[in-house]
Amino acid sequence: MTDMPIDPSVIESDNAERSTGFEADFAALGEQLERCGVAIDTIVKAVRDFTVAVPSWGVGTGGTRFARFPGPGEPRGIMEKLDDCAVIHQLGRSTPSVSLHIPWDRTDPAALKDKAQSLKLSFDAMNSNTFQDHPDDPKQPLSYKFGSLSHADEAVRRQAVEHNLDVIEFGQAIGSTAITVWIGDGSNFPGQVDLLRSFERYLESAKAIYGALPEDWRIFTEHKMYEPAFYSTIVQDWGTNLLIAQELGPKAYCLVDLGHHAPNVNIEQIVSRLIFARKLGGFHFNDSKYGDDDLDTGSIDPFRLFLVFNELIEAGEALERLDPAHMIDQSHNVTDPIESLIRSADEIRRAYAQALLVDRVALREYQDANDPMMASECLKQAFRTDVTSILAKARIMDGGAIDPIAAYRASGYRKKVAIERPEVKGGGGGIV
Ligand SMILES: [Mn+2]
Repeated sequence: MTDMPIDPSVIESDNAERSTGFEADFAALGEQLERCGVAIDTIVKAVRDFTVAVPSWGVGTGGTRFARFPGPGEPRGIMEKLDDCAVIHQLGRSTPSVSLHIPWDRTDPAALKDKAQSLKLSFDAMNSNTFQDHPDDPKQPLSYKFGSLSHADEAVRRQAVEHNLDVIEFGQAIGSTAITVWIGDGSNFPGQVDLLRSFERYLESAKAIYGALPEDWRIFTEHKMYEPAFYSTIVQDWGTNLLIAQELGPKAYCLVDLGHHAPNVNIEQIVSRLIFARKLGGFHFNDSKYGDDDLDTGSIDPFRLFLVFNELIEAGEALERLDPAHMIDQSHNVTDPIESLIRSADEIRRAYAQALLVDRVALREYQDANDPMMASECLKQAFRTDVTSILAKARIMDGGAIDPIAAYRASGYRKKVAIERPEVKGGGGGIV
């Protein structure tokens, strides 16, 4: 007996309809890759092994500063969020773990663990939250309006540190081994805070959290250029973030959120530098046109995503030692969040598969021969390869759907939960 939310017969019949076309595409791609000396099965195997965590906050509809437009059947709490995460994994087979956000997802950890087990899910990095106030939490009576870990008032800093320690304790109870700390601290006006002293205060607080990390845990810090502070942000770029990770010690790593950069910043180069410094902790995947738009991964600039993965593959063994965490961090404002997360996980695997196809021996030769045209073409050739049937093959082999969004729509899941879950007003949008 299974608690899986989608009836397997729905996946089977949808796959049956598509199997002839899929088999033809896969065979053709196999022949195409063979001519380049690539065995398609090795790429399929690598793709099957590549997983990414979904954010619990991503299965609810997000919002902007203007409004939030909730969709039907929104999950009303963490247990229903896990049901939705299980749908995404059952169909896509690439998202076996969930990243939780405390206090939004706080509940009895034993019940949470049981629920996850019944859905064949596990828990990825924990996320603390000191970027908003928690009036219902007796342990957090003080306001974070003017910051948390870098706040001028020592009592607020202590409260924020304690919250992070609580999150670690909660995470230990459900089998997590990492905490991601992103804070909104900063200033809106020149002169509002002392740039040096506030950073020193931040470091002191971060060291207190680091000191309480369990033996097998890692701490990820995430930089962000602006918002909610619009003049200065305490961890504003990867340079500051690297400083922090180096100050804290060997269990501290830098997280790269793809949306947290100025437009046109060379993110893949930042990734390369962090690999060099042995401080790349992982990613928050999303896409961005202007700022921290939190759009679906690969929906705006799939080439940039590919170039990030190209750096990861290029790093080889150095990357294996770092074992970076892969997490999605998005806000779904106008789509069904389940569909957006299915598509995003697929786009991440697509970029990974394409990066695996780069002829690295040839690329190095072109680079060393100062042949920019052929070096560029070498990357573009891999990027232009349509690996859709490889992604489908990986899903089929693990019991997923050839076309997971089509199977999801055929399942009627959203209609069903819309009846079971009456609309609730309000609720956290959750853009981190
Ligand atoms: Mn993020």
